[in-house]
Amino acid sequence: MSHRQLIITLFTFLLFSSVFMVAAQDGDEPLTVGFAQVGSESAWRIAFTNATLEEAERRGINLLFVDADNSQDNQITALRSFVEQGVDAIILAPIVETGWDQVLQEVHDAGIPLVIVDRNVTADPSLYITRVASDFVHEGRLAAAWLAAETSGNCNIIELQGTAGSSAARDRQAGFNEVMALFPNMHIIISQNGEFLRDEGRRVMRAILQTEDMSVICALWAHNDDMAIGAIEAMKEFGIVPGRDILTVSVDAIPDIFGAMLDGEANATVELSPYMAAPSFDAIETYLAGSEVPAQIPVLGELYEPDTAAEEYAARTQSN
Ligand code: GYE
Repeated sequence: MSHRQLIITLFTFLLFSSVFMVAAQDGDEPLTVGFAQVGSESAWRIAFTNATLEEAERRGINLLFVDADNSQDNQITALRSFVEQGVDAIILAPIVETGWDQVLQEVHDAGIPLVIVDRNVTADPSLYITRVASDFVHEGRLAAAWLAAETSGNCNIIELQGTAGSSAARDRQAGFNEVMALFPNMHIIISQNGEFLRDEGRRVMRAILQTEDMSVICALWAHNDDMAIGAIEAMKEFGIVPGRDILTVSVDAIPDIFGAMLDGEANATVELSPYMAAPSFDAIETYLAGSEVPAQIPVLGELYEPDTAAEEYAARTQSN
């Protein structure tokens, strides 16, 4: 081999090996994903967080997790921190719908793909690649339809609302009211905010029980199970038998609501799956691979009653 051929061969080898190393590094580099979570306000939220951490670990994703302690300001700070760190993608579980336009524009301008998960935002949908969520309106409709069937359309209801300004509270209420309007003898006679919190559900229900005539109340409709559990505890303090004197219907399908069903103290729950991480990570990986991602990725749930509470409780306490 001539001196010239040797140099060309050596140069070609070095070129390909450097390209290969870059490719290998790109291929092996774990994704870094920032996740701005609402907080840990309910058992469902904690289950959702745990499932997301487990899914990230299973996939070898480097997840930068921020629990915003129910503060939008903390979530916005977290998003800006993720941008500064140059993460590969961001997942946002927005606490409320409004107030995101500026920071989502910053994320978009940084070229970082964003997934909205669970509750919705009013910001321009072009600022995020998809939203992974259940249908909150449908959950409200299911709850009202069950109650109408259970009471033959005759029921005075106490409603415990979720976080004001959240799409979950607004849409669950809208869905419930849409069905209730079909039944002239179904009325929500008291509606108060329990912030999706168990302690607030208990506190608000105690106050209602102290001032209102409960003999006319037929059911409690709570936007999540945690508030229903708190209200159930308050009912028992006042000698009311929850699940019998006052029926309960709520949303999330957390283990404790099935435990209450087994005690005869709760009657129905609509499931909200905590497993939203896999479709979120799939969407990010699909997008980064240069493929199309659907604008909405639905997560479905169904209504559960006491007849399946034993197996649901066992299944959900084992998996968490
Ligand atoms: O029902 C509740 C949590 O955003 C739909 O938030 C979610 C709700 C869920 O606090 O437990």
